[in-house]
Amino acid sequence: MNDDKNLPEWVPENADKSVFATEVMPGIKARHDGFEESGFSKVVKRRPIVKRKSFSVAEYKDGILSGDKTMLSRAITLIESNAPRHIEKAQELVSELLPHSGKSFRVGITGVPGAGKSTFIECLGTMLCKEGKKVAVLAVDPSSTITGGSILGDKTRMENLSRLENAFIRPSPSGGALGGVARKSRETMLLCEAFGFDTILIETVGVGQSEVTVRSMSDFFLLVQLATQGDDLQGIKKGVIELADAIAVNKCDGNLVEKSTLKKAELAGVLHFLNSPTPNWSPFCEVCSAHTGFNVMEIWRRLQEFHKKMLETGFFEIRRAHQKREWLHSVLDDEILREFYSKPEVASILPQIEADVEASKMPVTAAVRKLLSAR
Ligand SMILES: Nc1nc2c(ncn2[C@@H]2O[C@H](COP(=O)(O)OP(=O)(O)OP(=O)(O)O)[C@@H](O)[C@H]2O)c(=O)[nH]1
Ligand SMILES: [Mg+2]
Repeated sequence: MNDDKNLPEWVPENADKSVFATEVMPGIKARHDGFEESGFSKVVKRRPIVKRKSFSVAEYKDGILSGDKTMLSRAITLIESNAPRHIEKAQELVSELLPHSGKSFRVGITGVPGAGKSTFIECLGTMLCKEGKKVAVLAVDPSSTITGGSILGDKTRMENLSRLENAFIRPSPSGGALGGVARKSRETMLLCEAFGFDTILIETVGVGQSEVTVRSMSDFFLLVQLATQGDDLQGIKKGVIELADAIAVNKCDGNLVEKSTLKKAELAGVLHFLNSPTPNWSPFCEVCSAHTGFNVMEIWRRLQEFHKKMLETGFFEIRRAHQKREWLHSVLDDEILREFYSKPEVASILPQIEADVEASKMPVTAAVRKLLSAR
């Protein structure tokens, strides 16, 4: 019997104990509420896993069409899932609800972080709900997987708006690449329309291509600007201004009133020289304060004017049709790529072909031909 407490019992008494690298330390006795001293350092009490009831496509559809918000949330979760069996079910649901969708006014809202987009949406959304409108707020944030969701994240939960019966707020899905987020947001938008929301406000942060994506799913595109920063600092690319149907210079309150008014004049001048993204519409610039509500409703009236005019001229439907066609091509492109790269014939020869191209042993065109013929 080995009486050295730091060595296991199987170590012979006459062994050279200095050669043993491993010492067995006595366990730390920890005390946990409700548990006896166990000798183990931690006792984990697991909650029983409650399996959520899964609904049929018909149940989701009926729930959404009858105005059941919980069902809408559950259906959106289904759409956001990446599991193949969920994707299939979600597609079935989207097809079922497609004839009930499309009847809202979709407004995309972009601007640099901190411009006040969420505050503006909360202010406008609350005012619209008071007018009897039904408002859904969505977000498209390709960075949300990295940052944990900056838009509609912890910072701004739109608490006042979220409490209203006529409002529905859904943070950005975590889709990884923008393509995934865009698909999920588009389908979420269709579900919200089928539910009966007549106004969809889509917030996006002005990074990468996200504003182009949101422009391509909106009827009206609003850029929220600030008076306090120069255009270079704001990172507002000229391209984004060109996408906008209007600019709101926000935070026109306190000591920023004068600066905001100057900014408005400056931006109105810029808009004058740019092409409008919408025929028969001259983009405008206005000041507002999402904090005080100053001018927010006035800006909305102009959006309504736009909506009415576009319906009258027929451009509303033309743009929607064009957007759907664009959407088809973008999904098709993604799918073709995904399918191509997942082919075992391609995956097995790709590394060697890449190496050959890197080492200039094979020209790129020949490499591409070889890969395409391997399918
Ligand atoms: N003074 C003033 N502050 C405002 C106004 N609108 C927003 N803010 C403040 O500006 C900060 C940022 O507002 P958000 O609404 O979160 O800005 P955002 O553009 O949604 O920001 P991200 O979601 O991070 O891109 C918050 O502290 C708001 O309280 C305004 O009209 N006036
Ligand atoms: Mg925000």
